[in-house]
Amino acid sequence: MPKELKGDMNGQGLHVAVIVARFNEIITRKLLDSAVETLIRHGVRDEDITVSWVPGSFELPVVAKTLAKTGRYQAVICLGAVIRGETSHYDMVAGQAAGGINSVALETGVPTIFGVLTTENMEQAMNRAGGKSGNMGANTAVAAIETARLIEAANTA
Ligand code: INI
Repeated sequence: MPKELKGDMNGQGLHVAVIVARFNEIITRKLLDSAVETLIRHGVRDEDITVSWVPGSFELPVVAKTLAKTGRYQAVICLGAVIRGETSHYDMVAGQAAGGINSVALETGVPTIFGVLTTENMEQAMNRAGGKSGNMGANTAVAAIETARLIEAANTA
C-alpha cells in the first residue's frame, strides 16, 4: 500500500501572513475579507493572522519574502487585482507579481499563495471577488492551510 502524504484543512495553531495590494482596493478588500473569514472558519486564530498592505501587486513579492524569511509564518497569502482595461503595463505588473511570488515560495520553502486576480475588466474582477464566480480570497485561504499542512506532513513523515 503506497504511503500518501496529505495536507488536512485544520488551521489550528497556524500563523498566516496576508499581504494585500491597495491598488484596486474596491476588489482587494473583498479578497482580504474572504481570505480572513475562511482562515478563521478553519481554525486559524484571529491573532495569528497578520495583514500588511502594499501599494500595488508589484510590491507583493518583496514583502512576502521579508515575512516568509522571519520564520514566523507557516503560509503567506498575496492578494491583488490587475485589470487590463486600467493599464498599459498590465502584463508587466501581472507577470512580475506571479514570477516574484513563485520565487519567494521556492527560495524560502514557505507556501506563498498567488491570490492576484488578472482580468480584462472591472466586471470580471467583481465576479471573482464575491460575485457570481465565487471569491478568490477564500480559495487562497484553503490553499494556504492545505499546503502548509502538507509541507508539515512531508517534513515529519
Ligand atoms: N497594481 C495593481 O495591483 N493592479 C493594477 O492593475 C495596476 N495597474 O493598473 O498599473 C498596478 N500598478 C501599480 C504597481 O503594482 C506598483 O504599485 C507601481 O508600479 C509602483 O511600483
